[in-house]
Amino acid sequence: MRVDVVTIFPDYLAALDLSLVGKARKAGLLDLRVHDLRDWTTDRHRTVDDTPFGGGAGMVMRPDVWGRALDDVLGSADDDAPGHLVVPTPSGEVFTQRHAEALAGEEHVVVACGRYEGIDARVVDRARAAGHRVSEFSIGDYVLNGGEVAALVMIEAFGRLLPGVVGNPHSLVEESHGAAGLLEYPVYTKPPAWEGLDVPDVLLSGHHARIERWRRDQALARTAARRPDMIAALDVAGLDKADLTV
Ligand code: 6GU
Repeated sequence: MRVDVVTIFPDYLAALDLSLVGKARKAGLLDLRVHDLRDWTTDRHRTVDDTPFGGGAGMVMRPDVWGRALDDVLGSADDDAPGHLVVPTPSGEVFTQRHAEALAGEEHVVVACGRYEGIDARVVDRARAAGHRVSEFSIGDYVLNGGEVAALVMIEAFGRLLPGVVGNPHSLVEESHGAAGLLEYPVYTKPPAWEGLDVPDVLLSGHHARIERWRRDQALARTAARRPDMIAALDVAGLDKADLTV
């Protein structure tokens, strides 16, 4: 998979050299390239922004600079692997594990990181008109200074789903926001007693069926307490009789 990130702060993306995503890059599973938007400016001051038409606070990123950058990086919609344009923005659709799964199946993703009050709206309009797929995503209901941290979040979320990146694919199945639609159960390791706190007996019992039942009950109780919206969204057909007694 190829991922291009365009930003005025390329150093923000340095963290993508580390950890799982870094390993995926070194293993050749992820071809990640970070670009400085200012490379597409034409003036001496390398200007990327200007004041908003209609007035108001802050600055808006210029469409001409972004247009040149995307012409180079996104390519043409009828290329072999046309880029899917991802624009992090607090006014986007909320990014979820389902979006991460969809992006992990793409051949080419281009992330356009805006700063200031955002990117001139014609940039996204023009990419769509040219036939590109465009997704505007928010990572949650709070405001960041720019799209870079959101880009890190999204790239880590889909990067770890690329085949071969996570060592044990089974760990992708049970984790929170996986297929079960529940938060993950609590986990414990050695020592079994620590500062007067004991690991639940059932986990030391070796009784596989009881352990499975306990974990599912914990996941259900936790999800009900912390994320009632996820309980409401559960498919009732996927529940068993014991689930309904939690
Ligand atoms: Cl994607 N960008 C910014 N600037 N703020 C955000 C966000 C994105 N998602 C949540 N807050």
